[in-house]
Amino acid sequence: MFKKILIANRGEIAVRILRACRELSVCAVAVYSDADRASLHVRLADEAYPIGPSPSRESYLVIEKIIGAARHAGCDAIHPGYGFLAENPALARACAEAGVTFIGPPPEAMEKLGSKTAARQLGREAGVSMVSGTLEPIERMEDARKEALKIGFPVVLKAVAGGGGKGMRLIERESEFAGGWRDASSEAQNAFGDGRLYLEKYLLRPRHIEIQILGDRHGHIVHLGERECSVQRRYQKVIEEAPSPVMTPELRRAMGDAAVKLAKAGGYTNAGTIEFLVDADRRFYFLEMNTRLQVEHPVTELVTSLDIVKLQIRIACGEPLPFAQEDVALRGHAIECRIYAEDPDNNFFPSPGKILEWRPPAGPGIRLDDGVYGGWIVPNEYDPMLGKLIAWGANRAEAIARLQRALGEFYASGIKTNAGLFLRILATRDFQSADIYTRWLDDFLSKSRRSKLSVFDDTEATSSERDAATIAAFLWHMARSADSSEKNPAPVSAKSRWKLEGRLDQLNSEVER
Ligand code: MV4
Repeated sequence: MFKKILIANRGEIAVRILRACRELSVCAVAVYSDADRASLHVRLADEAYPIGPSPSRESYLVIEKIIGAARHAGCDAIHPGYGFLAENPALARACAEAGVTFIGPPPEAMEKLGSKTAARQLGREAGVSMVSGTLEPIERMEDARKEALKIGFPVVLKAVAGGGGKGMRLIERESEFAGGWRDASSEAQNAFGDGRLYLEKYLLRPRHIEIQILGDRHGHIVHLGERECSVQRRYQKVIEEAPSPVMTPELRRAMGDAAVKLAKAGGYTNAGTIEFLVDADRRFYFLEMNTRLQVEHPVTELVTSLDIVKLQIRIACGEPLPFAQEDVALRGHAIECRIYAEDPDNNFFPSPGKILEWRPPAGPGIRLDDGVYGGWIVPNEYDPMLGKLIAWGANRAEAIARLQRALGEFYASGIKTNAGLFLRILATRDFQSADIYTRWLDDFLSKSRRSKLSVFDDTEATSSERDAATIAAFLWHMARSADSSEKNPAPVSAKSRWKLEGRLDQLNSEVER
């Protein structure tokens, strides 16, 4: 086993990896930018090294600094987490040169799958079903237009270097083609330094289902079932669950086989995810492969009882997978909410600042993977995800009920969070009956914006409306409990007490400021 692992990341995922290191008795080394000096991953690490200024371009994204810190600390491996350098083959190559093990796939596999058209060619070779479209980048707009007429509208233009919806344009009719081509190409150029595009038939209302795979360095690849990530906002996942409510054992076997074939064709090892779109007739289409540990890996961990991060480390160390495909059994249901510091009153704009109080939920079936603490200042330089709240239940209904219960216990003050949004989503009939698709949340949010909700709704009222309502409720409660003529004063729930106290603390501190 490794002696020392450098974690080239921050936030909740750095803490998650650190926990795996501890359980394996491996020394965990953190790196941190100026903005992260007091961050949780630094406090929990066995050693921590500064890597420069707050902007990630000058710290977490600088390969030489990461390798330099690993050398200085005497690390024998680097775990990249997700984001930052996780899918950059140059880090994997630099690790090899420095004699440090990269905990991830070989750089050649990352390169092959980083280009979306190369990944589609691999999909073709592996015999995996894909939406119709081009397998090569398209050089000239005229060729693309001809191809679109052949396939039939609607079509979607996507960036060859893309992912995450950047450089992607839906084209519903021929007249939109030139404008869409220009927009997609310049967006791709700006985001990736590569403006090349390819074309696909556009599927209406698909579900987004992905397969987790693990491959060791002895030629064994297994899949760990699927996650469904159809609740997204502007291509950002918001809720993920496992298993998918529309999955059948036959479909799981077919999608799992396709994912394993694709990973084998790509010479893949370590943890990876193959994304598919699934249509209303349960036909599935390979979309792209993510060559990293994903944010939503915990839902798979909870339904498989496996520790994916520890397995990643063992695989990188050269150990064979300790189980075969037949041994992978799914049990129960898990749902994850991504908790962000963002302002639901202001179009979910990031809401960095000092966390005055952080009261995490706990109890049966609840897991919280977070990277924060009360008194810590959420920096504005990075993605404002604070952590993930994950519930496990014997079935989907129990997982939903536990998540609702935990969200009710959860309380944070000082910053705004999107926690109220999850209570609204989980309460919908669509979510409860799993009648969702990739654009469901965008549709839901534009519907609820049109029908303005009551002052007392957590997310739709403005903060001054909420303050007024809170003060009124508190005064009413004080007056009522002081009234000795009332024999049985109504109890106030723990949840509203948290909220009242927290809100008053926050008002006090605002007044002090
Ligand atoms: C699609 C699609 C429909 N048809 N491709 C969006 C992000 C990028 N990774 C791929 N995306 C999509 N590609 C075809 N041919 C619909 C989407 C899509 C989507 C995919 C996954 C999750 C959420 C989404 C939201 C809107 C559109």
